[in-house]
Amino acid sequence: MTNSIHEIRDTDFLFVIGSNTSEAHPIIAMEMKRAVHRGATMVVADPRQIFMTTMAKKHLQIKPGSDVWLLNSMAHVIIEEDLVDHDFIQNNTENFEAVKESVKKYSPEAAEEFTGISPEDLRWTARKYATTERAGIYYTLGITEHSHGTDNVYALANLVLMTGHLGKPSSGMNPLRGQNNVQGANDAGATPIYFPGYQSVVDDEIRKKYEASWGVPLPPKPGLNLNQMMKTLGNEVRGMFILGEDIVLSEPNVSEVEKGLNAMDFLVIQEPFLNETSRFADVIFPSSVFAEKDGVFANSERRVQRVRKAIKPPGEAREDWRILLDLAESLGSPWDLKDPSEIWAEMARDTPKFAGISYERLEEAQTGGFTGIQWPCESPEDPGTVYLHEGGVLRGKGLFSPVEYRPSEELPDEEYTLVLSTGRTLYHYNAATQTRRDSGLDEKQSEAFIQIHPRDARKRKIDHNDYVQVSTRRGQVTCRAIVSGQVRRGSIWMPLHFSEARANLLTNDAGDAVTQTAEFKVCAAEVSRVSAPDPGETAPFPGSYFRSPTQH
Ligand SMILES: Nc1nc2c(c(=O)[nH]1)N[C@H]1C(S)=C(S)[C@@H](COP(=O)(O)OP(=O)(O)OC[C@H]3O[C@@H](n4cnc5c(=O)[nH]c(N)nc54)[C@H](O)[C@@H]3O)O[C@H]1N2
Ligand SMILES: Nc1nc2c(c(=O)[nH]1)N[C@H]1C(S)=C(S)[C@@H](COP(=O)(O)OP(=O)(O)OC[C@H]3O[C@@H](n4cnc5c(=O)[nH]c(N)nc54)[C@H](O)[C@@H]3O)O[C@H]1N2
Ligand SMILES: [Mo]
Repeated sequence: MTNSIHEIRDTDFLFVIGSNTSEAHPIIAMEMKRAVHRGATMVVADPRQIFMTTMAKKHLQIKPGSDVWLLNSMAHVIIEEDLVDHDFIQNNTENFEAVKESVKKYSPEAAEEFTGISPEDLRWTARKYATTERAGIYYTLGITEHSHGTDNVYALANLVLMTGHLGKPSSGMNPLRGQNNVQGANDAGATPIYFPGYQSVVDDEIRKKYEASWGVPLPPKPGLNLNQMMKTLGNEVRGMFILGEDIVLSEPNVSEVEKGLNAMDFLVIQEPFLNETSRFADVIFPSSVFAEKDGVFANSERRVQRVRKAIKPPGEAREDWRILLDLAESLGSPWDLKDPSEIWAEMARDTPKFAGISYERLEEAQTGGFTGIQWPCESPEDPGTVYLHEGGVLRGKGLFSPVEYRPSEELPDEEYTLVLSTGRTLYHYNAATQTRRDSGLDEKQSEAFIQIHPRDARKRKIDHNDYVQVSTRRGQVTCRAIVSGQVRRGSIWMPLHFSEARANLLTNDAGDAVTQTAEFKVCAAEVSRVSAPDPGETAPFPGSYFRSPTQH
């Protein structure tokens, strides 16, 4: 996030797009509710009715995959009506003319056919966003999990830059991060393109710095990203070490992933639980969960916070860092690190953005009135950064990037007439390795389901709670049908959490042109009513999960 969570309450216009905030980010949703109760205006752009749409002044019930049309058209209106911030554009940005030219054809009237949003609602939203001083954008996977996810993000950034909603409180461009400490994992360099602190692996100077610091030669090229790895499992990628991911639940077009796993030479898993992927593992290192270890987490607003060990890991389970240190030692590299504070100090030493953050400071320090320090924090005297780009865009000049609408990779046709979108619910967490072990949560939501519009259901003689088969070109699953006006006509929606009806047997593994993030939010599907399944068939772990013994 460019801005901070506590600033949301003082925002006057909130544009929430592709984020089921109350289910996926309840704390942030609480701040949004606070703002609305204070009198702020919220617009939610989402193909589904969700709790946030009940609080919104307007719900733009967008057709899945058409966000570039909506956002370019908002830019069109803002430019046409001269609501841009001329000074900000002049002083802080470059390439505005290219965007100005490219959005000319994206009129609200033309947008309606693609987005399903009326020109009046679109114009109203654009005007309100541009003319409200404290206006913030909040987005999540409805924006990014598309083959054109990067285009969506550029289109949003163009709106932020042309209205100058950057570098001040309660505004900005705010992607809400997903997993606990996924921000911290990225910060620490768990990506194929960056060393810690977003320092490029292809920059010779930076690479030399790390070669000297780590005492090993480093490859001058980026590594494979997740989607590339999944597509080369068993071929170029012959061995893998997975820490804390359940890929046979969470990766798209997962029957191909399973084939790849079966063809691999060696798989190691480091996990606090036996998850579905552990069925393919040659070795499992039992690790621990958050409450069983010391360390730091970084949250969505770049806040680094101390986490303290509350209980001991059970049995033979150990902290992740201890396992990794032992592994390094057995590979002939004894690292002289005694506890997590030394690990942090080593990382911060080479990382300007975190250089001022230490465990000692984290005991006391606060940024923005809350415990922990928000990076960038470059020296021990630096109080940290509540919002980014104050007094000038960090890059130097904010770069406008024109984008053109590209349809999703797989659209409905005569055989598969519906659009399938997938996501999460309040009660379960991603692969549900943890939440389905909890009886209270399981009681709240124990079964896989799809949401289908009443008219689409009626056409297929499907009643509420019937069992249905959902199929795509890649696979099929059986689950309950929830007949509900929450989804658009022509769209169905299902959660990814359930191992007995894995959404990812259905999803498309087409990746974003830049990041390769998979198109989890749009593929073509069909639904038909089936009789209640034989309990044997819905056993949680179908046979295909097992690695064939001959391949060991
Ligand atoms: N309870 C719970 N909380 C979680 C998680 C969990 O599993 N359970 N997971 C965490 C993780 S890892 C993440 S990344 C976040 C994700 O948080 P979110 O991104 O909020 O979660 P999603 O359910 O993927 O859905 C995003 C929203 O995008 C909408 N959407 C789908 N397609 C489109 C589209 O084409 N355009 C637009 N504008 N909207 C669209 C969906 O209808 C949905 O409401 O949640 C985190 N929080
Ligand atoms: N169809 C569809 N698929 C999706 C998505 C979608 O919207 N739709 N969303 C995608 C997104 S955004 C995400 S983030 C992924 C999530 O997918 P995954 O990362 O695969 O799922 P998680 O449940 O978050 O976590 C995986 C594992 O981490 C383990 N774990 C928990 N704590 C620790 C720890 O401290 N140490 C170690 N070593 N392990 C730990 C858990 O036991 C669990 O087995 O799913 C993606 N897949
Ligand atoms: Mo995520």
